[in-house]
Amino acid sequence: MSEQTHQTDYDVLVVGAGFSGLYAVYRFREAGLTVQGFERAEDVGGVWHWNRYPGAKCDSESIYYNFTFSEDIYRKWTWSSRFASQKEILCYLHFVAEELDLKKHFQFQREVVSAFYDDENELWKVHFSDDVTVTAKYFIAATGCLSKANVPPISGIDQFEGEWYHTGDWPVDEVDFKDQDVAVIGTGSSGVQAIPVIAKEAKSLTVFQRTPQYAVPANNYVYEHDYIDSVKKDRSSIRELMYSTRLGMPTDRREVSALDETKEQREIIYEHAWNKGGFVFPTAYNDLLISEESNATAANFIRNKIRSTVQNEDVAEQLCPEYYYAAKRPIFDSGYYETFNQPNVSLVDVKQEPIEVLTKTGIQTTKTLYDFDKIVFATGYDGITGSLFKMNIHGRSGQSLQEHWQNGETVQTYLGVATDDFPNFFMITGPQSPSVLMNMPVAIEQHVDFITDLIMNAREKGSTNVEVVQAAVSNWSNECKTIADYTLYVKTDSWYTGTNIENRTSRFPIFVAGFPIFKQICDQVIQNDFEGFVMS
Ligand code: N01
Repeated sequence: MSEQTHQTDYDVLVVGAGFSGLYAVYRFREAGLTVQGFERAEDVGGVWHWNRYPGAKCDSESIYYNFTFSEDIYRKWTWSSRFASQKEILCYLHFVAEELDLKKHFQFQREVVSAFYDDENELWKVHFSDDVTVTAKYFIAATGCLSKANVPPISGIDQFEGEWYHTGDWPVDEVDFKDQDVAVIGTGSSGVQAIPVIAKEAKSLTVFQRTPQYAVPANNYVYEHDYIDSVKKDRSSIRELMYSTRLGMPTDRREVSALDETKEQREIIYEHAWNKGGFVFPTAYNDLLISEESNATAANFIRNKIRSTVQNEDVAEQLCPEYYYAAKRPIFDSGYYETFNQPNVSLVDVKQEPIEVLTKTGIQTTKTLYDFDKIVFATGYDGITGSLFKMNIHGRSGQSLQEHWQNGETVQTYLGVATDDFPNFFMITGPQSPSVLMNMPVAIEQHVDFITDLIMNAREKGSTNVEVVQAAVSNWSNECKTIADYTLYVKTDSWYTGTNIENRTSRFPIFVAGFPIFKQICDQVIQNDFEGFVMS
């Protein structure tokens, strides 16, 4: 038993039972710490537990969208197709939890309502919705970057007498759209995946679009047995490849500027990438997110594809986006634009015709009252900081994280792992790490390994408190901003910048220089005896 349990209930308290919570609990347990996980849902899965909406799939390739730390686990699991469905990924996470015997370390249906750092006793007091308080030395947010669903503040939601759902908070029981008049609000990754599937079933589907989106085919296919067998035998090279590529998975990124090739050459490249599907398209050239001119070549190509796919010219024009391609999260579809050729599908542009209110029977815009049986909010998340703020975490000075970061407008961390004034509080894939710009399981493994090493290093030195120094936080934050300012990300409204949330000023709390550089920096920090951290 740990020497610290006389002071606290546990050494480590982990919130979340998705990819990051599972791996964190595993690593802390293996390191000999007492660890307890808490999860709001009734079982493991994290976002893959909640995102059960029709058509939900991953768009990282399956053989890379998994843990690679264990040869045994990598070999035992068999993916069915290039892009796995939500159901399959959830099964995978249950499989991992059972293989590693992790479920016994979690308490489910336990939601954190607040957490306070007790400076005098140097411990965290974490309060749950059932009025129970748990103490721990280290408090770990494994809460994911996209866990706080954003239901826009449209008045009248309570009046609506039909049923409404959010894609990120989908019920466990199947939702039946057969013979129903359905609305989908929102056309991000979730909406674009759900719309073609719902359209097949519903009597009518009306899509409420605020910003048209660039969607590139996913091109999913079933894996062949021989391929999967060879991949399983090669776990260590797959892992090496994932750890050495910018996105944490190979994408065939071409190290060529779009402007260094002729229009004809670009057409061939884009057509090839379009047919290959997935992340091959946004990585077709290396400057699509830096040069406005290069970006326009990709954007034009996709707009032409939309125009040649959607039969009604007015609808096609309404579906054509104008923002910088891939500066919002790239979207991969399976028949999204084709769906608008179906007679039961219509499009409402909410910039032309804003939604005013939900009524008893449906949606009232400035022009029309539309009646619906079911409304699907595919309106995304309060990303990156939402799930952290929701826990109402208070640091040494008593200030909440939300106040500390001015409601998310001045997010400041060191390596996305920690922030000043919050000792022994660590975030997995937190703000200002590469997180959402890469393949998450790789980012998670690296971040959890880093945090485990940090804690164990401190304990070896006899220190129980690990805190990041303010200078390290401000230097890292400045560095992240300087790099991001070179890109088109900061010139585009998105959930990356937080501007999808009403009244939030733009920020960009992500490290954009890619995973290998980030890992190299973290490794250097470790080599330099965890410089930037104070162990007391
Ligand atoms: O959310 P989003 P998402 N009235 O924020 C619109 C991951 N993910 O759940 O663009 C009307 O992208 C909003 O409009 P606008 C992935 O990282 C992965 O789809 O803000 N519309 C937008 O169209 C992804 O990026 C996978 O103008 C409103 C939509 O709702 C992230 O999750 C699958 C509105 C929200 O799009 C989030 O995707 C699914 C309002 N008041 C998700 N408010 C895969 O792996 C918002 N919108 C494939």
